[in-house]
Amino acid sequence: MVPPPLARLLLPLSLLASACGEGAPSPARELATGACPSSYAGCTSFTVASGETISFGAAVGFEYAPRCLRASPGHELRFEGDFGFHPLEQGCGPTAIPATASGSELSLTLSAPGLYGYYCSSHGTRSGQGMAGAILIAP
Ligand SMILES: [Cu+2]
Repeated sequence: MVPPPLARLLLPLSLLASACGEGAPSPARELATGACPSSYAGCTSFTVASGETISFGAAVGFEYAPRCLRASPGHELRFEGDFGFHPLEQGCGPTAIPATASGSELSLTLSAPGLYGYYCSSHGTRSGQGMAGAILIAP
């Protein structure tokens, strides 16, 4: 069988590429630097912070607890778990959560109101599937 001319294959591909718009960022890149979708990590309602500690791994399993946390601006929040096994990455929202891949404790203070999405890079995805969570900072 004779393969079709290369040009016949490339033409539809180039049409597809140009149909995506001029310089539109890939979805993953957009999410990493942009606002979180309102239901990131499946969060449509939020637990109001009482302790402000987000636990993960160990007894909690492959998830964050609470997964959907709401706190006031300026409150100190704490992640507690094995970052070596569950590396933390921010998925979306105002840049504030440092990538953490070692240790067992991370304290951070989120001052800017907004929705912050994060995930475990081993068991979750940047778009908020699997092991992921969200923090809503609101007065
Ligand atoms: Cu994990």
